[in-house]
Amino acid sequence: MAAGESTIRNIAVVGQETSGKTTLIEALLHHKKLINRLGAIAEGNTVCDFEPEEKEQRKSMFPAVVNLSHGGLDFTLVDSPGSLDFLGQTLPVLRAVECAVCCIDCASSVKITSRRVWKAMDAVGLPRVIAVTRQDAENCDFERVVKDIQETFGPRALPLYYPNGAAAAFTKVWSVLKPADDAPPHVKEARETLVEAIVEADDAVLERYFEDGGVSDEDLARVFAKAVREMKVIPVFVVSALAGVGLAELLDGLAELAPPPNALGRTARKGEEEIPLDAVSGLVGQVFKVWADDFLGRLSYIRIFAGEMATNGSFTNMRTGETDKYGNVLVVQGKETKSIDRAGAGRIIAVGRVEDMMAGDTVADAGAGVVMPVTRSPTPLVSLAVRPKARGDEQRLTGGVRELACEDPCFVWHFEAQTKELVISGLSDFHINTMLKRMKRRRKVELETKPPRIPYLETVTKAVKYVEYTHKKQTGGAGQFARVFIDLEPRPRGSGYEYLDKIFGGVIDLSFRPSVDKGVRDKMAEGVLAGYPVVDCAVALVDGKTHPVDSKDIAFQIAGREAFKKAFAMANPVLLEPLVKLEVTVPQQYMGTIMGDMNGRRGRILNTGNEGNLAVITAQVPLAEIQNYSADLKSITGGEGTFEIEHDRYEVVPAHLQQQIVERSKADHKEKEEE
Ligand SMILES: Nc1nc2c(ncn2[C@@H]2O[C@H](COP(=O)(O)OP(=O)(O)OP(=O)(O)O)[C@@H](O)[C@H]2O)c(=O)[nH]1
Ligand SMILES: [Mg+2]
Repeated sequence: MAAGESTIRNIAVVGQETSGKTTLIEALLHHKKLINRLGAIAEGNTVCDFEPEEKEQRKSMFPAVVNLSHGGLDFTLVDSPGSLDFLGQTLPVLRAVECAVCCIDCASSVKITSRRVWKAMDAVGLPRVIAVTRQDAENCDFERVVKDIQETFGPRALPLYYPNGAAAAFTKVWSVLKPADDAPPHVKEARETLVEAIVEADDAVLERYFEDGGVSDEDLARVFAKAVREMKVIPVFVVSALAGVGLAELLDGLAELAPPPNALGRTARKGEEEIPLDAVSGLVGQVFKVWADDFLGRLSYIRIFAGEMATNGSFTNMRTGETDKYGNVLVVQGKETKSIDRAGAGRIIAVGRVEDMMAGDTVADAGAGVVMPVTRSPTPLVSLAVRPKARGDEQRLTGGVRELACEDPCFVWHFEAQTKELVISGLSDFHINTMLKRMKRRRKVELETKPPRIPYLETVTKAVKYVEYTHKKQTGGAGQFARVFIDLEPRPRGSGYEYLDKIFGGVIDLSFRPSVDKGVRDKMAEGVLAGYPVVDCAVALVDGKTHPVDSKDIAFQIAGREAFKKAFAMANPVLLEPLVKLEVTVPQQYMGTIMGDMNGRRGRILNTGNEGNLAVITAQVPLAEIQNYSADLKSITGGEGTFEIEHDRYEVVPAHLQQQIVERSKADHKEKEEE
């Protein structure tokens, strides 16, 4: 380590689900004697999986932070969920660290979830190493896993260690760089390939290597760290957390290879400018996790990039513009926290009780105006309409939903004006249900959920002319009178509504003509066919009649409404449905099944392609047909598929389906009225 260089090493532990990330961290803490007993996932007593939902499901759902010292360095390890359901939690972690250990368990080899997080690490340029885990388990085959890793991630992934055996016979690792005399031939042979890949990262050393056929240990160590930092080599370690094998070598390797906090040349944005972080004088930090702790209130986990944070300080959240005070600066160890006086650039800490923070937020000195880049979260794909079981719990529900949305960038909510429902969306049924369970536990609110109504729209397809409606009320009190004639015609998709006043002379008083427009707009918002908003049409007021005493604003509003309703029914009304662009990524063998399945969903295939040995299928599909797609894809591919959707356009619903939707809506309406 160069003099004056930071001793901090921030390292994320990432990779596919059940690859043993949480257990590996547990084993590392145990190896360093920071815990007396090795916690187990099955017993729900690990340092990192401490939330009740994590214990119940036996999987990580939120990032967790631990600190340990090794080789004179201060490691901060961040455990991350492997499941794609919680990808929104893992992505912000990748921006808080300088290195990742990507875990791939030797029994299942490379799964799609590891590929997904790998892509995300590529996008942020995060140096990484691979740990092949669970080498003590049955069915492990290190050579095959390395082959799969190289096929998927390229030949720069090279073993730095080999196991001495599989399953119960795995008792130690063979070093490739410093092979023991009794190391088997394949280990000794692997050295040359690895050394050549390393020295390629430095021209001068490479030249010397080919001239003299050698490289000094010092040069090799220095260039190795450079090669890892520049991602020219991705060393592969092999471990067993349960048997405690390979742990010391992994820690030593990370101490040598993980880049220090300022090594990645990160920049912040100030206005239009990109500025290097070391050119910033004050505080710049970025939130990567927000968590509502039962006792401590809300905790925000922050990576400090520049400047420092001290007890009872304040910062500005660049997203909201709010300046917030925080109390203690906390060092985190799993569920535990400890106050420290101050923390400087490079550290990962937490602060309590700061409202309205989300992962990705930049915090900085007031007026600094700098913003750190963020990774776009995956689009929430699965939605549910929720309401409280008990009347009067509405506020608790919205409060709870808001809290969850702060904790998870992929849990979003909105009030759907078209359908008048509180709709929450997440990455999968499992994701949404877990988050709702969390709310139920914390807020004690019982919920009812149902699939949200599809936000259909209504419109017309034919022009109708001179449609008349007369509103007349002469019983009791002041009378009401208004007669209107309107033309109604369709407009191009997406062009909205237009009102034209075509009255010549004074058959309708100038002051009442806007009333007709208002009546029409009100009816359009309510919908005519099935209760969905009407769009894309033009209404012209062409004729009418006024009564000298009984004509008034309200009368013309009613006449406008009713005339519109009548004209709408005559103008071949249709429902429009939202279509989405769906991109599905699956192993090649599922391509045919996915395409056949798309046809059954009224989908149109737009494109097919390959990404390594994965197939990528793009299709246009009605939203109504993919409401359960997350679960369906899981069952088609056994969890080996991912998909993304984005809204594409609205199109006319086929006539036979329109009939069903209209009838369903009438039934819903009746049910609501009876309640
Ligand atoms: N045999 C064996 N089993 C292990 C080892 N490490 C973890 N496991 C088991 O693998 C399962 C998953 O371990 P976790 O540590 O929860 O894996 P994870 O990668 O954190 O999983 P997610 O949090 O869901 O992404 C648990 O049942 C562990 O007991 C190991 O070294 N050997
Ligand atoms: Mg875990």
